[in-house]
Amino acid sequence: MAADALIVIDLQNDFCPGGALAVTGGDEIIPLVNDLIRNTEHVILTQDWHPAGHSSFASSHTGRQAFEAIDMPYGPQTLWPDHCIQGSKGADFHPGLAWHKAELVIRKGFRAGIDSYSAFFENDRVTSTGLAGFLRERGINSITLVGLATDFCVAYSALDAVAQGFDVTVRLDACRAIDLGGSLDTMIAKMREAGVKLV
Ligand code: VGL
Ligand code: ZN
Repeated sequence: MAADALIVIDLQNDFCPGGALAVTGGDEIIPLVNDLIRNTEHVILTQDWHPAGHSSFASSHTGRQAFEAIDMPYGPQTLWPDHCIQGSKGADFHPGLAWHKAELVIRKGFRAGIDSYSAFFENDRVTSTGLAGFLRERGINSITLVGLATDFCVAYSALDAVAQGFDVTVRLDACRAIDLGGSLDTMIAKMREAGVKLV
């Protein structure tokens, strides 16, 4: 029997106002996300989960600033302020998020040398998080994505999900963007072109 799942991306303190990598209006989506959680049978969360000194942090690269891009062995990587450090308050889910119902929490970005925007594959685009296998084994063929940030973790997750054969909807009203150098428009166009339903 085909089933649907709601996947809530990175609704953590560090991505909300006051956090280390705050997304404008990040906390505004919480009431809507909570409604969607209440009205969806299967709920999965992702949690950005970096060790201290992670290679995606600008502070790990001498002379580099946050929001610059560098070349990593696996390709280009944007550098970020230190954020979502394993076990820190910033890595916790926002206290307003009704997360208790979640059946699975996918942690990502826990390998020191590689970042992971997508809930499905790390930024080398080949290291799997195991999420596609979990969904398939559970008979889930259709997913709705919400959370932070629209143009990074939500978009990368949506594009991978489509490539993995899932039916994918992004609820843009339940997402907020970082929008770095036009990244929101770029990623919206990519999602639309790939067949992600944007509503
Ligand atoms: C994210 C940048 C770095 C996200 C995570 O959740 O979109 N962005 N780590
Ligand atoms: Zn991160």
